[in-house]
Amino acid sequence: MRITVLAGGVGGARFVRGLREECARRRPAGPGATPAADGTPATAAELTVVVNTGDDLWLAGVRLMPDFDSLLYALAGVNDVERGWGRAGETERVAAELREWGVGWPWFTLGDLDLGTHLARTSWLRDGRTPSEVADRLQRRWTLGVRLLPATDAEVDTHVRIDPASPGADGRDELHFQEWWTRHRAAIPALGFTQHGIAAARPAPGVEAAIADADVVLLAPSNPVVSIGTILAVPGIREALAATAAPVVGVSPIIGGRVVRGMADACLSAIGIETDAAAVARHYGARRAADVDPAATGLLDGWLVDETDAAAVPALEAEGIAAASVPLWMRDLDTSAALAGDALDLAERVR
Ligand code: GDP
Ligand code: FO1
Ligand code: CA
Repeated sequence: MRITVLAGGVGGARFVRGLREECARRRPAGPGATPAADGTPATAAELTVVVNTGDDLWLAGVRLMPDFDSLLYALAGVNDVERGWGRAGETERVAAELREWGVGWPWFTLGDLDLGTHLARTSWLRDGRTPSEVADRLQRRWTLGVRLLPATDAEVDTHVRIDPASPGADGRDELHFQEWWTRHRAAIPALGFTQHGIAAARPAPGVEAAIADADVVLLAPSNPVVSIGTILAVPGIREALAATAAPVVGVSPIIGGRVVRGMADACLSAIGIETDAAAVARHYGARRAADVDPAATGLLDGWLVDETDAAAVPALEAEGIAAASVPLWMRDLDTSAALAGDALDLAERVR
């Protein structure tokens, strides 16, 4: 069974770890298969993750791919669980030196171990390798039991459009996503999100095939705007989702009208979407509507909402999105695995 997931960083990593665990329980690999680096038994399922690259940036001379690294570290079991990003047991000696030199952003910490990753990545990029070739080399260090594919090899970092008169804008009408998110905690009202040059971007090698050849496609409970939305903005990916024979099932990142972690509500309101599980489903749209209306560009066959949002299920079903209400909180590996199992079950129902 081939399962392809579209995902951002922290929400994506929690979900994919759960999926890998659930697949190991439902479809264990044969004897002799290598367990993942963190001890998770191997699965016979083929798991591929298409990773958001919009958060990527150049800083202090190195290339960062935060969502990719969040997935890489979490699946290898070397992530900082408390913070949600970076390495466990991290030190910050180099970051302190960079601050003294006035290099980089003083409010953005490059940990020592994490910098090792950025230096390796940048070195390979400077040797002429593509981001997806570099991603391949980075993930070969550990047995992940999952293949991570950057959505695109094009450098199309997300920028946030703002009013130059806003406090903190310093007269600028645009900030790199990381400055807006990390320095300003998404507090400067966003007017919209832009990836310069994305119209010319292509899906990275393997991405379209991973969607076309999948038995199931899942949208992780990731930020619908700057994680999933940016993946979908790469020309060709939305088309691949529309064309795949696999059921496409999404998991709501919104529970009871609230983002459970982070500031995704600031992203949703910027593009005029309510912070609400059903509103996000309608934003993605029903895929079956395309049978009736060829101009429909919806993506979803199925959508999982939390038990507290069960009232939204009948209306979504009536609009052509098979829906179910299940516990959506990913508190630990077991709850994440149960959620992934519910997504696979809904995919079976709509197949
Ligand atoms: P980021 O790239 O690190 O921001 O992470 P993602 O884009 O992958 O995911 C961020 C989203 O995950 C947030 O908008 C949260 O709403 C969502 N999220 C985080 N924890 C949970 C959880 O336990 N359950 C659900 N359903 N969503 C979650
Ligand atoms: N987030 C922070 O809030 N502060 C930081 O100093 C910070 C550093 C950092 C370094 C590498 C990396 O891969 C991620 C890092 N993040 C940091 C997280 C990141 O900025 C965002 O949370 C994500 O890009 C949003 O998904
Ligand atoms: Ca992200």
